[in-house]
Amino acid sequence: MWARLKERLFGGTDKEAKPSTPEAQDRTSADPTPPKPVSHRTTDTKATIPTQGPSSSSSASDAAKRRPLIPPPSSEDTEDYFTDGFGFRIKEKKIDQILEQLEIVLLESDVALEAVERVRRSVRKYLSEQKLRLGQDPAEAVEAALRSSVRAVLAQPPIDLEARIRSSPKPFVILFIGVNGSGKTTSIAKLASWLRRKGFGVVLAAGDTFRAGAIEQITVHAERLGVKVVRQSEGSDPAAVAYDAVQHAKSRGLDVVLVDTAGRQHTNTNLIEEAKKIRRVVNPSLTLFVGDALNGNDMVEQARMFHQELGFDGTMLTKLDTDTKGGSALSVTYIVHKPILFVGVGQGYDDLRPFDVNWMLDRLFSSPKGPNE
Ligand SMILES: Nc1nc2c(ncn2[C@@H]2O[C@H](COP(=O)(O)OP(=O)(O)OP(=O)(O)O)[C@@H](O)[C@H]2O)c(=O)[nH]1
Ligand SMILES: [Mg+2]
Repeated sequence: MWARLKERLFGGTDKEAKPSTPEAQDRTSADPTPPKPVSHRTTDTKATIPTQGPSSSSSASDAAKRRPLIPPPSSEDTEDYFTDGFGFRIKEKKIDQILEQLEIVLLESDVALEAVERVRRSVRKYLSEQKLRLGQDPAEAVEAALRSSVRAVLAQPPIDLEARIRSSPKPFVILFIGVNGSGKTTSIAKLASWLRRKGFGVVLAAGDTFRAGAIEQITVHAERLGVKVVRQSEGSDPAAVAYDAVQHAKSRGLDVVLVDTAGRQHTNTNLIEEAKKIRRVVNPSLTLFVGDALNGNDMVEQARMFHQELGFDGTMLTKLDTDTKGGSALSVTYIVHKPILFVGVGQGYDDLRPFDVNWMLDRLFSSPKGPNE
């Protein structure tokens, strides 16, 4: 994300770096006209986001092609900066141009519109208050503004699961919800493995009694991990399965019950009612929404709907190993205002990371360009 924005604003370090749009190429000449605004009211961002334009004619020099949108401050007042004698501030018109480019990059990175607006507002505030020294690279200021804004969005009050379990009455019951294929069952297996490594006794509840093969799937995980799974036959009441698992945990003094559920859409009233019934019966200590980061904005919408219909305490994002854009983490946190507890980064039992804002920031800021960039 940052690599793309930096290239758009300041030109690449690469000799071949060129402004990416015909409009941007025009801006590298003497004409300081700002680019046409990009409509963000469309859902089809690709239709409005300028794509790589033709390279400019050989008449423009390489140096001119690489001229950044805003160069470092080099003299008193310029078209880019004004000074109060103690430092330089970027002029509003330039900030607008930076924000236009920022918006394009965020939308291309699958950041939902509301989160884009939030980041824009905070970057504008930061940049208009920020002073630069003579000759200072303005990219530093823009990166700092963006980092601080993204950090603020991601920094929901965290849930320290280990501490929460240790300080709660036994058993600690975690209910997993989400759409089909988002990674609930796999995440339960990964979390069981993580909890075992922390020394907790764990039991799984095979609460997906709906999908053929689901009980078998979680049973195979349980056997491999060496943990107990409480199960009934396909089609049985998942609330009863969850209840049995809690009773099992109580009788054996186990610490944690992980309750699997069938994948569902928020529009599937029967399955939503079923999830509500599980909640009434076992009163979970924590409900987690499992979202597939690869689904980008669709996942964010699903999270919003699940939050309206069922409510949850936090999220687990899966398939971050394949999500090259990473914007969905930012969006889902902003939209539901719930912390991400864990991220899935592969299909192995160890491919689970407790969420860390700095890790996510580094990912967003240093990730190599995605496949379509
Ligand atoms: N690459 C990758 N794949 C994952 C990750 N998490 C889950 N998967 C894969 O995603 C697929 C679906 O995972 P499941 O755990 O079965 O998903 P589910 O939400 O339980 O699906 P339903 O039971 O149908 O609702 C499987 O092939 C998993 O191996 C992850 O972090 N990275
Ligand atoms: Mg499942």
